[in-house]
Amino acid sequence: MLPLVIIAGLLAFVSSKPCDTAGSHHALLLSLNQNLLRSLEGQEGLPNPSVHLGLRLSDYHNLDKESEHLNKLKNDLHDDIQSSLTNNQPVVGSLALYSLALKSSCYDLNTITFTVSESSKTLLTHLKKQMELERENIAFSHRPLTNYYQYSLGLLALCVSGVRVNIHDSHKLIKAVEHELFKHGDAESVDTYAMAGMALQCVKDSGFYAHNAVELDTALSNIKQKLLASRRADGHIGNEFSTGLAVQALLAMGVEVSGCAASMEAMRTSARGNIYHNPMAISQVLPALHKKSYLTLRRKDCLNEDNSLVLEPVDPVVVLPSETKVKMMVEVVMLSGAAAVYSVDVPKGSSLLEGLELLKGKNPGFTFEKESSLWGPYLSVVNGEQARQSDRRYWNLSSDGTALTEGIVDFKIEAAQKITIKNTGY
Ligand code: B12
Repeated sequence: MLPLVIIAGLLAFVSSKPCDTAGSHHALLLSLNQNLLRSLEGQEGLPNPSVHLGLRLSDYHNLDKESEHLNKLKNDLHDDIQSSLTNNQPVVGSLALYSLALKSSCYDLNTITFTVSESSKTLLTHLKKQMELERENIAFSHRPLTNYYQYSLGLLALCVSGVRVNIHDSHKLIKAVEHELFKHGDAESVDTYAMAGMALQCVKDSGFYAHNAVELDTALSNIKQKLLASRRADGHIGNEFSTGLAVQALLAMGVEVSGCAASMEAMRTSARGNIYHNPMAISQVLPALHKKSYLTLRRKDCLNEDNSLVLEPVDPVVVLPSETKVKMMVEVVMLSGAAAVYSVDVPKGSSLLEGLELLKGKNPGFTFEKESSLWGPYLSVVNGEQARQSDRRYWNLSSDGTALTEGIVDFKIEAAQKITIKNTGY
């Protein structure tokens, strides 16, 4: 009898863990989660609402640290958005991420207000107004004031907060899908298709576009096809950094977890290879690895949450600059087409930013400035020329002709190469 019980027990154990090495996945998720939590400690500048979302959509929590971060969002991010609103700057993406972050902590959004021209209105009222301004801009100039990624975020945030989404807002997004307007530089923006997919799926589930269900279904099925067609041989959808949002969108649109298995595995491989060291990247990947999407916020109740996530102290690692130097050539192509080429030897493994700083110190003809953003420092001015978002221009970065998939802090110079920094329109 006893051997039978043991065999039955073993069988039950094996069948509860089909080919899935659940243990190793758990350790990986925990370590990503800890890195995300740890990023709050050294955070310079504004608290990051996307990091809050990533933490709150996890299965593991450190409730004290999360509530401390929520307070920072309600003070510092709130003040920053208030000042953008006062200065009439388009702010739909930040407002949307702030709403989603509050929602992820089950905070009552109706208690949050902003005051513009002495009139105090709720966060969601301001978000609706920002969407209206974006929509007007699409009507006049055929593009949003910000971009379709932020427009989708705005729609998603209103929808998951239970606000009846304006059918014209949804219609503009549906048309943009139809006309394939989601671009990132020259390439298609998988991130934007994913965000639009989550927004439109929420609209569908809420019955906010019942008058033309066929049009909405067509857009959703086009988005699903775009995402599936962007799957690379290694499982990533688009690139390493768009895969998290793409998997979130596919899950939200009803694709089975098994249908996303290759992309999940690709993200785990990237995570093991330390590709996701930027907290912003972890914040978009972690929900997907937990098989969740931003849409799950609609039904989040914040009850009976785990509170087991702890941070073990880590010894500070001091990375000394490498003795080995590599040659970094930098070509700057201005708006006029005029090009200048510089060269500097940098310690192997330096960030592009460190390399540019060395070059600036050695070559007075080369200058640059950066701005902060949720992804880190963004290159905004080179040799005195600004590539302005208001003019739909940016400094495009490439290495030996291949566009970089990371910014100036995350990209490391490991071998001799030519970096091209080109004033580019979009
Ligand atoms: C729209 C967009 C752009 C637009 C931004 C302008 C605009 N108004 O539309 C343009 C086309 C200019 C752009 C440029 C670049 N982008 Co971009 N971008 C995005 C996208 C789709 C949405 C960003 C957004 O609006 N977020 C919402 C708002 C609320 O957050 P925010 O932080 O305030 O947004 C600002 C910053 O994100 C900044 N920004 C945009 N891209 C990047 C990239 C980096 C590295 C940094 C530091 C900042 C930054 O512009 C945003 C608007 O003001 C994201 C997708 C994503 N998953 O986040 C990719 C994304 C952030 N971009 C990316 C990259 C790689 C770039 C470039 C480095 C590409 C290149 N080879 O040149 C350049 C930046 C170069 C530089 N000068 O420093 C990667 C970053 C991955 C990483 N690990 O760092 C992402 C994740 C796309 C991807 N999956 O590859 N981008």
